Amino acid sequence: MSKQLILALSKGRILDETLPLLADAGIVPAEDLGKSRKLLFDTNLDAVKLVVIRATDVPTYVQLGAADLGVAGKDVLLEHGAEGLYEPLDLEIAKCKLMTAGIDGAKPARARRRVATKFVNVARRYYAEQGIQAEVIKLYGAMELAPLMNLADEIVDIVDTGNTLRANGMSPRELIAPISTRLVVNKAAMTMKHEQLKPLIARLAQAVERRR
Ligand code: PRT
Ligand code: MG
Repeated sequence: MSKQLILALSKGRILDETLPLLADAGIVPAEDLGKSRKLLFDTNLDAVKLVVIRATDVPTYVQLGAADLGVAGKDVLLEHGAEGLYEPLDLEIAKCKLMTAGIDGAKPARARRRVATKFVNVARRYYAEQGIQAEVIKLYGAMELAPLMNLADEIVDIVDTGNTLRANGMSPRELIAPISTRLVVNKAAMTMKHEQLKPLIARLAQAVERRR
């Protein structure tokens, strides 16, 4: 009997781009994910089940082995840390950039720069590497508001077109990291379930390749 594989998917915008890629790799949910309130789904493959969860929860599920593998943004992975995870494949979807940003022509920041972000670990690491003194403030959304309200001198956030920043009189400053969505695999599962995982990862890699 073959072992079960649980694949954790990030809901939201990553999911929309993940499903066509999975289909190209021969994995199709047994029902329409968007039309269901369920969180655990069968697929066309007996051995593969899907869970659809908050993007920020995917690394936790995979690291602790509740899921064998997962799909998550590199931003989320950088913030969470890579312990217990392999990252065998760049799925090359939901591409964007992690950047610092601030108000156009703003006066110089406080001596200890105030930075608002939901990526507090990434931000602390980045400013430390730059040798910049920073006080990092955790926010859960609408980072663009923080400089406008004088809560922060700068933000660390995801930028794609830059339209959100522009609409708020802000512009991107420094690139922290280019971001795309990655496949992550639990380290123990990579050994214990190698026979099941290897062909699945290979099919996903081929699906990515065909899109280039
Ligand atoms: O809603 P929840 O808190 O559960 O999660 P989430 O809002 O982080 O999820 P979601 O569905 O927005 O997906 C986030 C993931 O998609 C990120 O982890 C990235 O890996 C990836 N991604 C790709 C993006 C973007 N592009 C993106 N443009 N995530 C967010 N944005 C947002 C950004 O935060 C900003 O508000 O879009 C705005 C910027 O876009 P532009 O085009 O105006 O620059
Ligand atoms: Mg969102």
